[in-house]
Amino acid sequence: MDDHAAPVKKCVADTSRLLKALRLEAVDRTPVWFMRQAGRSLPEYRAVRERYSLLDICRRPEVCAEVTVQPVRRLGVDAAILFSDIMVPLLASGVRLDIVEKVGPVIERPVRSSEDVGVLRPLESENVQFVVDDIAHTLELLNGSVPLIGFAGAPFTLASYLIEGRPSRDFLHTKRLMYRAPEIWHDLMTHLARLVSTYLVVQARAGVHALQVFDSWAGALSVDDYRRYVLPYSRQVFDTARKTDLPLIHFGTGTGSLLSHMAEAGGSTLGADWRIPLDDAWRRVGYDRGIQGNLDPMVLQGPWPVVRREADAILRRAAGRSGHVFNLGHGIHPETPLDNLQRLVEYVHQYTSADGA
Ligand code: 1CP
Repeated sequence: MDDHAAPVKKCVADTSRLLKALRLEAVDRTPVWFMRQAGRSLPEYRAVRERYSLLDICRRPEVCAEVTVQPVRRLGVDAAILFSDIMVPLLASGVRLDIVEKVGPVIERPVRSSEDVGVLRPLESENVQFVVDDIAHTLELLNGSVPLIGFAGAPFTLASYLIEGRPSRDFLHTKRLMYRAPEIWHDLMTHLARLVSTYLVVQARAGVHALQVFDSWAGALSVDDYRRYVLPYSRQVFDTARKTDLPLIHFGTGTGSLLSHMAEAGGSTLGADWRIPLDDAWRRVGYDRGIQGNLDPMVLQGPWPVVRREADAILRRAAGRSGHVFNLGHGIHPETPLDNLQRLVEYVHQYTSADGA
């Protein structure tokens, strides 16, 4: 046993830009990372995917660690996010599903009735031992260079996949169940809140440095529906996750009007997408929280001067306040020019450095 390894790693990460910003401490430069930074925009990722499926990668710690670290090497970002998917803990709890190329998660038997909810099983930590191994390998490969972010889907976003059975635009079946059968909805969301909480704690114990909860599709809800049907369950997740003492990022898209309510559910930093100006978003969540975001990923399709102009606007709105983590408003599109990503990381660092270096 190497008794010295753990505290040393923790010490390096503790002084990192990302963790300082997530604790609302002053930083030498604004930290940058990108949602979906490990993925199809990187040729080295595409090479790995020719040999392994997404779920194969998750079950092979060496491969998972390699793919997780690729964007850190290539782009110079200030954080790694564990390569995984929000469906992984569902799969590990026995839900039969596949992640289909160019579609996304597809559930074999969508959850629509109380019987369907009744057969869902809790997540046992031993069934996500491979995630613990993924984290251990990744921490070793990162060797203290940048912190590692673990993540989970929020109960609502997971429920939407389970109920719809596949990606959806209108959430017809999800909202139908929510309105027509509130008791089944409650049972499903209670189950998912426990599953997500367990999964986050497993990742925290395995050594990740921060946790992000993706409520990617919460923006499909009105404020009243969010508060009634979602907030109590997300709050349960954050109440449990807070006990890990790790910084907690709470993210969604299209959530301008929901941000203060998401902040009430939990999260020490709130993610904002590009539809709301960053300063407006920060005002809504309160300056006692951090803010992460919020460049439109599609801006990266433009020429560099346009990317720079939009990055400038965000940095001006952040106004040098402690607690900003630069990110996109949602995941990187697979066809994003790498050059723009690399220049953007450099630019944010340069723009925000005290000495302009
Ligand atoms: O192999 C591939 O390239 C398939 C595409 C892909 C990838 C790279 C999927 C299918 N998942 C992933 C990995 C993944 N998923 C990561 C990797 C780490 C990183 O960010 O670098 C993360 C964080 C996720 C999380 C995830 N999966 C979310 C939340 C984030 C978000 O984008 O809002 C969601 C909603 C999913 C579901 C999912 N998995 C895959 C796809 C294409 C989708 C979205 C489907 C939809 O539009 O509903």
